[in-house]
Amino acid sequence: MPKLHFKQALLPDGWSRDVLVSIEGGKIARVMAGVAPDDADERHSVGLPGLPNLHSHGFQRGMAGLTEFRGASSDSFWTWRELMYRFVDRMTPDDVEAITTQAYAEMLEAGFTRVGEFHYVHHDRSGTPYDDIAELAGRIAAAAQTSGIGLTLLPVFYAHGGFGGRSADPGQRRFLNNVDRFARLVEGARRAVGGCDSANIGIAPHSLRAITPDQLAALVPLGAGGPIHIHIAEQTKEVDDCVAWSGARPVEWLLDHAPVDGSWCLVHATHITDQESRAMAKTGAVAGLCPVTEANLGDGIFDGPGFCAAGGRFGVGSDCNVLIDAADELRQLEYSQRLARRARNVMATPQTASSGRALFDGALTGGAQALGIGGGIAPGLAADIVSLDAASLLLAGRSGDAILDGWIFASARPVVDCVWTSGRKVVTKGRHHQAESVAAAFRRRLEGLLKQ
Ligand code: NGQ
Ligand code: ZN
Repeated sequence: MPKLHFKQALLPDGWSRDVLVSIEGGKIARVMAGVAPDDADERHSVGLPGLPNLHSHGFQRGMAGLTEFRGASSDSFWTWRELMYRFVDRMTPDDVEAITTQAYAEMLEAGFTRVGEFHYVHHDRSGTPYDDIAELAGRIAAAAQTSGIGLTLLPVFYAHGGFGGRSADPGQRRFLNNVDRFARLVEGARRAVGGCDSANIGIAPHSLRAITPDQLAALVPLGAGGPIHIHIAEQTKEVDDCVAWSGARPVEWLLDHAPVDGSWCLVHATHITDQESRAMAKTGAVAGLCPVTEANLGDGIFDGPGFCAAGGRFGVGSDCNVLIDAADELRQLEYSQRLARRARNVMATPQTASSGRALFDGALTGGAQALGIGGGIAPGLAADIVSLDAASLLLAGRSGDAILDGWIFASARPVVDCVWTSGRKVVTKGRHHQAESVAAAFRRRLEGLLKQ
């Protein structure tokens, strides 16, 4: 495997010039700075660590742009969810695989090298488990394998349609399990990712709306030390319903009733008080922010600077995949803060003045933690690396953090050039190596689905 040489690269302790990266068995074996390239080295201009995408529902890429019209009543997260359930009703395993593969190829082209798949459609269209209970987990694993993206598969436990054990709606029938069957599903998912490079498994109670306290207590041990993700406090209705049920707000309730620590990722956590924010930061759990989705669904704005000032960690996810781009997520995160506070460079810190760098570092560290891996260009870690296009005008005359600021805030056109995951090159000149066949399968599946 040729060594990769970067004129400048972002290493764990900052930007370095003339960086040579050697890769063995999919991992970074050595990183040397200040070395001139030799003829055998593959030469690139700018090297960055690949970003983790900590929260995705791959299949939702298939309905991107199909819910941007006004319904009979006023539209909300909840009316969007109805449309999403209707899409779920129709999908076959082949649909799930083709759509998810396309989503993953786009993630790679956008600079994400690993995905946390919050996987909750488990059963067939009637709600009956497939002969292999982990059939659809296998389709997700196949999508990761075909695309080459690193996978943290998070099988989701879902049992109820609202707080206090309310029964599930018909539209949720493909998601449902009891704890015993879920334990079998997790085992099946573990087998399903066996063939993927560097895949791991966590678990995900869907939300406090979808589980009971007893079920939550029974689930935690099934995670066996891997990541635990949960949707929480995304919508104000969820907060109101939680208070009506328990007297406590969702994050408050969770911190009081579950052993939340650094292996947890609290997805969204949009509606939290300052007190909840400080308490959550103290646990070491990651806030799984999905800024583009949160804007699309009208969720609200997370208090980024308050949480970070309390020592909180965050990462980003593309969630509903209406638009897949690492730079877009980071820009939207910063811009929502600017709009809410009428201020600039809000996520930057006294230590890290560049907004782009503060956002990138935060999402790298928090995202890696949430997916149970290490992140960065350093020996021993998976060789998940992104190079930027030397010909991009955004790189003209720039170095260091200004490159990140340019990529995140000032580029309409993709700046990603090549992408390696576990040492395998999967994107060249911004194009996924299987882009055509993956897109053709996606197109065929969508044409079938939307005709129904
Ligand atoms: C999901 N998505 O599971 O896909 C959810 C909607 C729900 C987001 N929360 C369903 N963004 O939360 O009940
Ligand atoms: Zn989600």
